[in-house]
Amino acid sequence: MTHTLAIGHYEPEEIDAFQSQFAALVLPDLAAMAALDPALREGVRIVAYKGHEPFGPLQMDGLPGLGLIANYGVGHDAIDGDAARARGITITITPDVLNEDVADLALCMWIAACRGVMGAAAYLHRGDWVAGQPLALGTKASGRKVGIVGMGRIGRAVADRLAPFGCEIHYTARADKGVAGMRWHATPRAMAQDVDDLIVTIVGGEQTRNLIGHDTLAALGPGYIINVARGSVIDEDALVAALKEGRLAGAALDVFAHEPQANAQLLALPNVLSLPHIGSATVQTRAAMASLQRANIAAFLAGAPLPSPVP
Ligand code: 8YV
Repeated sequence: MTHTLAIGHYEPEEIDAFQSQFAALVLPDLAAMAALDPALREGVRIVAYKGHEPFGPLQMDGLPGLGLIANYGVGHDAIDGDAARARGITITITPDVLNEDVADLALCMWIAACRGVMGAAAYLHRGDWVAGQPLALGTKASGRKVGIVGMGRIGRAVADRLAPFGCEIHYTARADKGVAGMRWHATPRAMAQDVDDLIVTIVGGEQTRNLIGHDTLAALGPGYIINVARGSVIDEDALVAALKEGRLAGAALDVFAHEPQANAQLLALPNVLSLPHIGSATVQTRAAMASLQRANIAAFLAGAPLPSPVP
């Protein structure tokens, strides 16, 4: 009997592992559950979820025997935690294994934004170099004052990478963590006026929706904003306005509010580097995430302590 559904776009080797380890049924998305036989749905105890579509009461009620949602990813904002708790469903995530990749990408995007890497590549490809056209100078990245929005595990990995660049590092968190060499601010708005750039690493969800809006962007002035967290954290309309009006120098975004749709206005702006949510997208890290997701499922089935439940 099928007790595990693997929902999402998995790699072939991940599908093999789900099938051989748990005899799982693989579905491309949550909507595909509607076509399942009701008797099969009733037998499902575990969902291995990989996706960003909302997984809420409606989907949970369709699986009355569900006990575990093993999420592929550290961010679990797509899964309704209150609805899961009310139904006795446990949620596990894949933290830590992706910290380095996400922080590496944040630094890559920050330097690319400061130095105008995308624009310079386009200049060369257009033939402007050979034609002797002028190319605007970039901004020196080393030594800038950078504010990290959210000093969790990924924020810390970003800070560790910024330090060797001689940056003055600021951060926001609920409370001052007393981190040596870094200055704490209670809000992004307060931090923005003291830094050149912002790097957003904070968790998504209702509590951080539009956390960065007109006020923070106005306080930041002509710097860069980098987002490797969730698109929902930044008010995209406010961001478009600040960029169009030249109040902000540029943005580098790995995440958007309505993925997989990227905001068309942001995509059209020359000073925005847009990526399709690739923070954890390396062979090594995705393998580690998949392995941790399966370790959570195996522990659940064995009645053993779960390696990484939602704290
Ligand atoms: C996604 C992520 O999980 O871990 C997270 O929170 O956003 C990513 O690693 C990945 O894109 C799979 O959906």
